[in-house]
Amino acid sequence: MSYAQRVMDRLSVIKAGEPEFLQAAREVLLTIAPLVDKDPKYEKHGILERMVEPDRSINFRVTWLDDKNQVQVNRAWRVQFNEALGPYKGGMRFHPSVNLSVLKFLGFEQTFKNSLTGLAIGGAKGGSDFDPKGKSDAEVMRFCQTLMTELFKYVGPTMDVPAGDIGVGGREIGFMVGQYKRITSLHDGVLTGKGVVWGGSLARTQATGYGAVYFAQNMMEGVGKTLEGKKCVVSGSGNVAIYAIEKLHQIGAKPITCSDSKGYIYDEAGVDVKILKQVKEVERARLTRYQELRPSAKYVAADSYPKGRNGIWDVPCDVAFPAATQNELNGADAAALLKNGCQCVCECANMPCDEAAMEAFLKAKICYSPGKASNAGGVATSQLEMAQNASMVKWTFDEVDKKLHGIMKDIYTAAAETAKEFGDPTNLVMGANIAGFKKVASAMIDLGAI
Ligand code: NDP
Ligand code: 2IT
Repeated sequence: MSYAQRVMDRLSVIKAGEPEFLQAAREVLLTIAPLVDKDPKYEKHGILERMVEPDRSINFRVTWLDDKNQVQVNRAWRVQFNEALGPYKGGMRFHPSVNLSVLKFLGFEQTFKNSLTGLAIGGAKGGSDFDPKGKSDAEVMRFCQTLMTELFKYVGPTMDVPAGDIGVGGREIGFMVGQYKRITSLHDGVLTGKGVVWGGSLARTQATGYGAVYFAQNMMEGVGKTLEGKKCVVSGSGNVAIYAIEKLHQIGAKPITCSDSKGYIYDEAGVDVKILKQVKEVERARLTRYQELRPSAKYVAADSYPKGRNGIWDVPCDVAFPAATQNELNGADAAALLKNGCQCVCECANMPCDEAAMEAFLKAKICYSPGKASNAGGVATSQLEMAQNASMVKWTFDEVDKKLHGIMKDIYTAAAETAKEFGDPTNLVMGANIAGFKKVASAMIDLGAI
């Protein structure tokens, strides 16, 4: 039996209670088998056994007082997965669904994603089962301050550099950095995604969504097509979705949807980004509010979706951008997209397509990119923020955006060329996994048995 399969089989037994982590590990291990089974050095150095085990997972309690002075308790983690390429780097997620399995899948993915950026950053992820929805600013602040009172022991600009993810945006980063400074008096830029007047990088807010669109442009050009004029279905309505929609408008494509966990908006004339920002960034409201402000748009509630389906994927489109969360697009959703003639699926979220959906897209040989390649623009720009902080300089929006363009092109080229080298040119999942893995593995071999 192949080395990758043996490691995977053992992992499935010992981590049976971690379904999201097993899903992410299976995707990587089984697609890199053609490389690791050919060269005995990987098994000799125990690379796979080491790669599937985080360097450490820190788990702590966050006790905070709500506005009624009631004691509230949440669980929080930082999973430091792999530091072979550089300091741990990856976001913090605040969502009730957060648990160790989810953060391990994200930290594992992050390790290969960060490698693909070509920058010297290792992989990590953290977060809490805290739900910022419906909490006052003061409650969110108290929660973030208490979380950082524990987390500050484990982070640092050359050690571990957290950032945002689901439920963690500029407001939460501000409160966490504020508490970090209060405790340490250090102004070392320890988190990324900071406000632009206190150490943040221009274009970081836009970077994940913009970067994903740049990646999709590269994929389409690779098959002699363009995104211009294409009908695009985007899911989610958070940081990534908003800026993917904004960039799609700028390049002449037509984004016609957005969604949250309660339903989706179908806006035939094209999603109005100004209204979407007002609803989500300013009012922190639900998408029913978008429909109120834009009566020509249609709102479809999630409880009317067919059983076992995510209704947004029934909207006919040329290109799909899943930008909400893991496993939001399943095999039946993929079949609906393909039936309606979808030519390209660009993953913006982390692992938004489940295994059946991924297989369907690969089999149909449409343009399909794994999130670790197409959503890497966010973390890459975080590293650009680290570079600016370390050298005490500030780059213009255009300078950062230009670098982001180059990084996304390089990731596409690395994935596409590797896919070709391993005999399956349209399989960017395999191409990205092998290209990302190779660098981490080679660093681990150089650094010795640790
Ligand atoms: P936000 O919190 O800004 O937005 C998340 C969006 O996804 C919201 O519309 C939310 O709807 C929806 N969503 C979240 N959880 C669920 C769920 N269980 N079911 C249905 N919808 C859900 O997060 P981001 O935009 O930052 O992140 C979106 C995705 O992109 C995530 O997978 C994240 O890991 C990934 N990503 C983010 C990066 C970044 O820089 N921010 C970088 C790379 C990847 P609702 O409000 O109803 O919960
Ligand atoms: O999934 C991701 O890449 C992120 N949430 C961004 C991580 C970062 O460090 O900017």
